[in-house]
Amino acid sequence: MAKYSVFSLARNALSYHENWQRAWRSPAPKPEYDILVIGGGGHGLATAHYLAKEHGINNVAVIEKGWLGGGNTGRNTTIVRSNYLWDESAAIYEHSLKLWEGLSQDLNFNVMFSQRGVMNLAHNLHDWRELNRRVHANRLHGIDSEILTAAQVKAEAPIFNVSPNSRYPIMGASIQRRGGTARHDAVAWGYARAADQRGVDIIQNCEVTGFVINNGKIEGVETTRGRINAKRVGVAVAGNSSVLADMAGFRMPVESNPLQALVSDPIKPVLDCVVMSSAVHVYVSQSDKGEFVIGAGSDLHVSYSQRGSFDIIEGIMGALCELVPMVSRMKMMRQWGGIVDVTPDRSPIIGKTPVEGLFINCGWGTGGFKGTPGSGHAFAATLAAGEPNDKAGPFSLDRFRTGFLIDEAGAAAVAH
Ligand code: FAD
Ligand code: PYC
Repeated sequence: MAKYSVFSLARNALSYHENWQRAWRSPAPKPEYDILVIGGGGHGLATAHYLAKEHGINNVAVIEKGWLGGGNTGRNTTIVRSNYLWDESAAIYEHSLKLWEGLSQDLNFNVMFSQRGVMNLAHNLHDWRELNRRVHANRLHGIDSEILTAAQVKAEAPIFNVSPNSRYPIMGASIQRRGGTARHDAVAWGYARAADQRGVDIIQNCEVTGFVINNGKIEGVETTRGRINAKRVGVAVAGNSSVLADMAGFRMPVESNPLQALVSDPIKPVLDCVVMSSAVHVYVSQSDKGEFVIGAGSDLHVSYSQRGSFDIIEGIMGALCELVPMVSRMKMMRQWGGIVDVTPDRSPIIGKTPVEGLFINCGWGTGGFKGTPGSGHAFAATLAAGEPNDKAGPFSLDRFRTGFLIDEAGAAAVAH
């Protein structure tokens, strides 16, 4: 059997993979669907999967202007955790984490979810109090969360310099051991394949260029491949949310900023958990290949260019060399950026828009990879019922009018 696999792999390689089975179809768009989902990132694809699986609605298309996962889904640093402060956030992020825990089985696709633990460092009294408060809040919600002393940080992550004489002394940390990382592309591909198998049409290289709205109600979308009708449309386009909202004639309280990341040359395993420092603006994990996956806060200018400025990388590396001195001898291999959709309270927006039948899911900013399953699950329920479900309800667009904000700036962990 193994021999046959090696042979067939070689044969496929030489025949330019012509015998490989497609993971999903590539259909032409139909003139009309029950529900259209705009955006073939993790959130849009997860929405389509749960619409078909949980609600039996499979006359659905996902419309993607580029390729699946080509947005932030394929550009993020894959940190998954649920240690947010407020009840509403705990509900949706913990729901998401529970879905992560069964996701490979649900999709029959290995998303390489690795619960290696996520640590947040405290460098000063403010950090320490914020982390302690959040750990207590998490535990009240039944979410695993612990406090570590500096000595325990050293035991968990020996490459970190915990000397009180270092430039950024480490007072201690919080850790969520059920947190970790996953393979980002696999998440997009797994959801796409599962949705496709249930009849969802996944349409790539098809850009939505306008909305067809009559008497305040959605009737369909204009795309680069023609008009497609639907009485219900869900928008999940992350950094492009304001652009789509503008096409539909309303404004979003969202800023689009570049967020960068970089990876090092691969080295032997030296770090088996994720470590983040929001005060010093750096975080790091080690991939299964051995690369350090590194990032920090967002660039502060508004942009759609999927690139960032060099001063951010300089700051990231300066901080990391102080915290992990061995990094000064490593080489960085590549760097990239994604456009994150940041709301004033650093919480997502899931629900209705001023246009009847048009729904939006955005504002996940620097932290929506972890939310992918929970977001898709809640958005699917919202689209199916035409009303936000209990998880989505508190995250309405309307909260910026009523003032019921859900301030998660502390838990966002990445400065922006
Ligand atoms: P996307 O994956 O961006 O998908 C949106 C899709 O919409 C895109 O594919 C785009 O092409 C498409 N689209 C846009 N306009 C149109 C149009 N007009 N017509 C059709 N399609 C359109 N989150 C975490 O939880 N943990 C992390 O460690 C983490 N690290 C990050 C690091 C970086 C560098 C970045 C950039 C982000 C990070 N995030 C992280 C945030 C996370 O990546 C995002 O919140 C999440 O991936 C958003 O997923 P999405 O499906 O909503 O968006
Ligand atoms: O939300 O945990 C997070 C995160 C880490 C890096 C970027 N976002």
